[in-house]
Amino acid sequence: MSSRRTFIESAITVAALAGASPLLGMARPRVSDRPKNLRPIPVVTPDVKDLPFTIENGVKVFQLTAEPVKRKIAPWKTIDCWGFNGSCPGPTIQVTQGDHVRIVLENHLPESTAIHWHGLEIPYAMDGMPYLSQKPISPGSRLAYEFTVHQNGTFFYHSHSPMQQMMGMLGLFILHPPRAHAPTVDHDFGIVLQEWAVLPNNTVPNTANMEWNWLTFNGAVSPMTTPLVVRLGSRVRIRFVNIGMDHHPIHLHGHTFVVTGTEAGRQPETVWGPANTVLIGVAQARDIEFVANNPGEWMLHCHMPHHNMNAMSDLLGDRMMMTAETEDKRALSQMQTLADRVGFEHVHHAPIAPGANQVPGFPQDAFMDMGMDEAVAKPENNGLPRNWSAMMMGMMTLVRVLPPDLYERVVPPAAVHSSHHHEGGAE
Ligand SMILES: [Cu+2]
Repeated sequence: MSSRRTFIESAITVAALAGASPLLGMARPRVSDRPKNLRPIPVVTPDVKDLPFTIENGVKVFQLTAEPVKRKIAPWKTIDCWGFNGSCPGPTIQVTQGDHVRIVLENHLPESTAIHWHGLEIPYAMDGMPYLSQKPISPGSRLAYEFTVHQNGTFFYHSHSPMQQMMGMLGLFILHPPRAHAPTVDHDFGIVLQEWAVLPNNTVPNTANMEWNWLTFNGAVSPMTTPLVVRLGSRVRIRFVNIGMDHHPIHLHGHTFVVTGTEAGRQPETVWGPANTVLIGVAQARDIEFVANNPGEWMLHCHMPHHNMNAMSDLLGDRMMMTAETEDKRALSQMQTLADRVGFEHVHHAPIAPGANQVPGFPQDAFMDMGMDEAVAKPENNGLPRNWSAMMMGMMTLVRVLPPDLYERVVPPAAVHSSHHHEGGAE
């Protein structure tokens, strides 16, 4: 009984937040109207584009350019990383099992490189190992990798140079099966996990460092990550890949999922045990699937506490904040001073107690809450409550489970249509 009440209350909350009738949130989950036995839908990688391709004599041809990239990972932080085609992580490559693929790698980096196709069972000459399977690709030159894919699942590509990896040289490589796995999914998302060590007032990651102060989903820290907006009652797949230095236990609120795939492809249904946290180890991929049957704005995040934080030192600049202010009014003005440095329209901090400074341990991070809703405004954030961004940090995003009418208000039908037919996706 209590779980049913909770369900209804959260339904009302979602509807109320978006200014709709509470009754709408109680609508019965709608079964997918997609016909069965379809080709897979393309994977959507929020905040990362797909790599387009051309067809030449039956070969899918991709142009991949390794190059320095400026990536805005937070409203107040842009880093100088390395990636591909202006993107870090690199653009998502999507092909179908059985495709013959040619990927022309052009090197615009100041040093040599090569690309490894992680987990792909392809000829040795295509393995991307400098001095072993190929000569390094020198700056200004190019090399075509060509192979037929006979696997399906969530794979990735990366430079095999460790420090180039930690500069960001990796991307998703989705191998779709010719026909969608059953049960078919209505939403399919990809998330790349990365760690960075960027000193205050610096823009270049320190690839030799062993401590990380920025942790990103698809090249952005929360609240700059773009929420995964899904329709109530739909079946959702989320694919995670990790090529960093830490393992990340990714936790989803409000739902129970099953792990349907690893970095080597689809797992048999017999091992789909229920879970709400999945550990994405280094060099691993995990696919999770669930029915989005619980309306709400659900957190999806790494559960390592330090991976749910953002570095504030760039906001502080030369004025280190050694002690927190001791009354609400002064604390708010302290936060405003920080926020003014980056032009936030408003700041927020949760109330503190009188004499807070007398309490050992004060301040912790609930003092540092800083709402920055305007700085990260985008359609996918429409309808979220004011200051929603205040506790969103690090490796974190939202899964917004919305009743159909609200879903269509946040994700206009045109956007849904194009996400199912965009050029780089599965055919
Ligand atoms: Cu983590």
